[in-house]
Amino acid sequence: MESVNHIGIAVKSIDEAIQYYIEILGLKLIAIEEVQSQNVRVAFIDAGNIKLELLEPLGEGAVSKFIEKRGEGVHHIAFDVTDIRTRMRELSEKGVRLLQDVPKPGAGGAEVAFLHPKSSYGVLYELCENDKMGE
Ligand code: CMX
Repeated sequence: MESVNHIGIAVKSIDEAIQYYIEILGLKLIAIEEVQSQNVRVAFIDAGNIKLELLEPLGEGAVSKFIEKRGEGVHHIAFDVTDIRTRMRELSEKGVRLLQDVPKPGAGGAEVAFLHPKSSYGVLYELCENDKMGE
């Protein structure tokens, strides 16, 4: 893993939660985008050395289930990687449980893949290649 690209935070409503991040914490909105492959709307926020990604469910899916079971809050941590397919193969060979065989399109034109929290000590990790968000 090279560096942390962003921290994903599940929220019920981006329109509501964004006020807190912008007006109260004084952070800057980078962009809002829909990620069809994940059935979510996301808002990327510039937090200096890292981005925060607010995730709002657009319907049934991983984020709506997460909020139902655990409430709003930290959902995943995303690492920058190069050559995501090779990284996925290496992790899989080391016994890490991946949530898909091939990368999916993510926000900012990135390719993404997820590691199951059950093989990552309770944390959902994302691998993220070629993220152009905010550039
Ligand atoms: N972080 C940590 N643990 C999590 C988790 C998360 N985000 N989501 C689920 N879990 C845990 C649950 O608490 C549960 O644990 P217990 O069995 O101990 O209760 C276990 O994982 C299974 O969870 P579940 O609620 O039954 O949900 P599923 O197994 O149906 O799905 C997961 C879990 C991780 C496979 C699914 O959320 C997934 O495929 N995630 C990857 C894709 C994703 O999250 N996309 C969102 C958008 C991302 C983006 O665009 O950036």
